[in-house]
Amino acid sequence: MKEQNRNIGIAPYGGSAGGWGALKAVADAVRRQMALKQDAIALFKVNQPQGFDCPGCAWPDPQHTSSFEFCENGAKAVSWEATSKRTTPEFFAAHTVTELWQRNAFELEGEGRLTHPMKYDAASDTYQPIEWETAFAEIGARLRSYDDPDSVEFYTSGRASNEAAFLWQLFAREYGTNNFPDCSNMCHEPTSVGLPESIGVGKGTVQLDDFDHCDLVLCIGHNPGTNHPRMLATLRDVAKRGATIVAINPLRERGLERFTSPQSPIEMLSMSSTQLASTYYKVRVGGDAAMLKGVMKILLSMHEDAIAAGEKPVLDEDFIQQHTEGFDALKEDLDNTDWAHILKVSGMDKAEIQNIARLYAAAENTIICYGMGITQHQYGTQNVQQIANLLLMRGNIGKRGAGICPLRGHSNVQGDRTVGITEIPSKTLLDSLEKVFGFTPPQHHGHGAVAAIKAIQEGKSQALLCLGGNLAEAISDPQATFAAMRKLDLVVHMATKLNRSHLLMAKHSYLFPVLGRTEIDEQGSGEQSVTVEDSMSMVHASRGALKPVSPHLKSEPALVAALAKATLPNTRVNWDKMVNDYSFIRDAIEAVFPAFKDFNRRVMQPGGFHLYNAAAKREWLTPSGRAQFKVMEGINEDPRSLQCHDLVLTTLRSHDQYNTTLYGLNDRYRGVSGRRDVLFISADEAENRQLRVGDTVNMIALDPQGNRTERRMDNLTIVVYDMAPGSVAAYYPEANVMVPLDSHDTKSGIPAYKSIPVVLEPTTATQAESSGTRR
Ligand SMILES: Nc1nc2c(c(=O)[nH]1)N[C@H]1C(S)=C(S)[C@@H](COP(=O)(O)OP(=O)(O)OC[C@H]3O[C@@H](n4cnc5c(=O)[nH]c(N)nc54)[C@H](O)[C@@H]3O)O[C@H]1N2
Ligand SMILES: Nc1nc2c(c(=O)[nH]1)N[C@H]1C(S)=C(S)[C@@H](COP(=O)(O)OP(=O)(O)OC[C@H]3O[C@@H](n4cnc5c(=O)[nH]c(N)nc54)[C@H](O)[C@@H]3O)O[C@H]1N2
Ligand SMILES: [Mo]
Repeated sequence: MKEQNRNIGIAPYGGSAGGWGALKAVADAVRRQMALKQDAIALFKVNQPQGFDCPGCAWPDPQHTSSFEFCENGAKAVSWEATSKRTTPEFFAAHTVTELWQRNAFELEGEGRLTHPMKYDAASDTYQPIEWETAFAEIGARLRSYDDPDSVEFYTSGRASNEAAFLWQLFAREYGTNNFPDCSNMCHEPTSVGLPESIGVGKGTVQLDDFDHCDLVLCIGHNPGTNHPRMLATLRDVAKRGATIVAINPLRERGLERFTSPQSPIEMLSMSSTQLASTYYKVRVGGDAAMLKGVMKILLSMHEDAIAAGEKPVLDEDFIQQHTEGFDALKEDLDNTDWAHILKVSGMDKAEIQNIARLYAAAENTIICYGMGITQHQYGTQNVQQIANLLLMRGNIGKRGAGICPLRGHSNVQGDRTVGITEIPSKTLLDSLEKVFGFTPPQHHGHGAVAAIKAIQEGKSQALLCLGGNLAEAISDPQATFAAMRKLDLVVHMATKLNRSHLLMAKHSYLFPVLGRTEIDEQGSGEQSVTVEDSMSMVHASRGALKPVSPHLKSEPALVAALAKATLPNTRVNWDKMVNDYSFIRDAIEAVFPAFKDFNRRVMQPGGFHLYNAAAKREWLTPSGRAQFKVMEGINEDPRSLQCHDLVLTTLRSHDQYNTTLYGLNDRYRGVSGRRDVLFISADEAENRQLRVGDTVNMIALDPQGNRTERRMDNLTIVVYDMAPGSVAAYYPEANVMVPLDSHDTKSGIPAYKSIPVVLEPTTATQAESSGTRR
């Protein structure tokens, strides 16, 4: 760790998260992207009662925001959208698609906001401007020409507002399909699938003020300093109150350790910080189920000892008795799980696991937060359910200061699901749509993200319509996906900026520019607000403040409605009325989903309103009416195997990116600057392989049996990092080439982006020579 070499952009970072470094990064982002001083003022409207919702993440805002609530990465997200740079028709005329393909993600989006509707012209290999009405008529005719509505895929990325997403699912279902691949399929699908089985609701049960009453927060597999920076203020309050925070993560992440609040003049001026996690455990990549089972095993034995000694029981027996089912089966599974196996797979000491169990047993109220480190595995759903088991053992769901807290990704990914973006719709949803709108929606299930890509590969799907996002680059196995997408008949992208998915040309390809959240959305009845739902089920309004970057932009609801009208001549939906005034969209949402009762009134209250969460009230919407302890067979991807791979790769986000959007090439808190072609590895693992900081290696993916595959990344530069044994890490999306499409959770279908068995080998002399110029 002491080795460092600034010339190669690798040097350990000594500061806290936040602080002056964060303020400087905000200033840099604003300076690089925003020309007008006025635009920078937009930042001050982020997350204000009359302002727009920050597109950065889904962490909730304190109810009565007095000072402005923004963070470094929120500021980057806003300035990236409110940039003064433009990708105009002249730009497209000057660059062929083949030429643009050679550019990297940073360069593509770096050109700025899309300004005009475009259509691909194969003869000149360029995108050419097209009139909106012509484009709609062409697309409508094409969609009507297909025999099977299930050969069309309707993709949604999680920035879409409730209003846009509701119209999107309405269009697709009236057209005749439930094909809704969405970013959630790559993100929190294990939560959406696993938690309903466990507690009857596929969402988190905590609200922000539960953090004021908890004694313990376990942070498993998420990196708030980068991905949910406003959460650091909440964790700081928790720590200052004297409650305990424990982090469980293969990498030591600065954002979980120390935070200097830019909102605290004392911390800023004295250059001090607040310690967040008091205890940090480095679990092996993919070792969480083993760790969780270990903790539960110890709890059981502590409980038995306490009972034998006539002391206070460790488990909440009354709760288990009254509210749950399946405890005996869980106990049997834990009894049969062997310690040697647990320690090997988790990579932790027994003393560490014991300590987690003791802290948990001592805490009256516990919240468990988790992110992609838990979900993106072949057993992601079961990982989530083991977390629910642990909470249920001590009655930590449905009481103040306790509960489960999945950290959602995109700012409205949870809301999109709530308003009907799902390939597995319930009968209630379909019946309700039929009753309100008078058409019969398709009853059979549709495609999620992996199934959609497979259908495209197999030629079963011929059209892909994307409401935002960058599906081709976000999904596993880009090589195969790219080739498949080029065989499509029709693609339609609705986007703010150019990305690689837009350069995969189908026979007929359209690229449409949309309004972002920061912009004023003017419709017939005046300026419109949209609504979003955060990670804690708070629904609130968002209203843009800036002049749109071009007069040709359409809002997402208007665009979706126009496509629907052009496609469905006999539509039963009054699209014009809803687009003219979005409050009619909200009325329709309320008519379909009773939880949105009195939607238009309640959403205008400062801070919005909370959607009812049955599990948080100990009302269990499971078939038996009880919460379920769910048994996971084994503790790693192959339940029969006692083996685990020597080295497992996880893929993660740098501090300078938003998913496939790269703001820059730095990863400040992990000490990497100016490059992304790196591999993080622990000092021990490096030493075993005689590797030093700055050396280059090739990484080859293994199949589940441990055989080498064709998948590889060459010339990665070694970063020796404080992290778990048996684990390496590289950046997403570059590392997606290592993940086969078939490697996914069988229950939820989420790609196993965070558990890829690999081997390393030294780069050849020729490769090493060329590495100096590579990024
Ligand atoms: N600035 C910024 N904000 C974002 C995003 C962004 O890209 N940039 N993306 C948004 C989206 S869509 C999402 S889903 C969230 C993502 O937020 P996170 O869930 O924080 O995302 P990741 O960076 O993928 O990985 C999280 C952490 O998991 C750890 N990890 C990796 N493998 C394992 C494992 O096997 N076990 C455990 N316990 N931990 C593991 C990694 O070390 C890392 O610290 O953030 C959202 N917010
Ligand atoms: N290896 C690996 N792969 C992963 C992950 C991982 O951790 N590791 N994480 C997964 C996760 S959690 C997610 S959520 C997915 C992300 O998958 P996506 O949501 O599909 O990807 P993004 O990169 O967020 O999409 C970026 C694009 O969205 C468009 N955009 C931005 N704002 C707007 C807007 O307001 N409206 C519209 N219409 N378009 C807009 C821009 O054109 C931009 O280029 O990736 C997944 N892939
Ligand atoms: Mo996500």
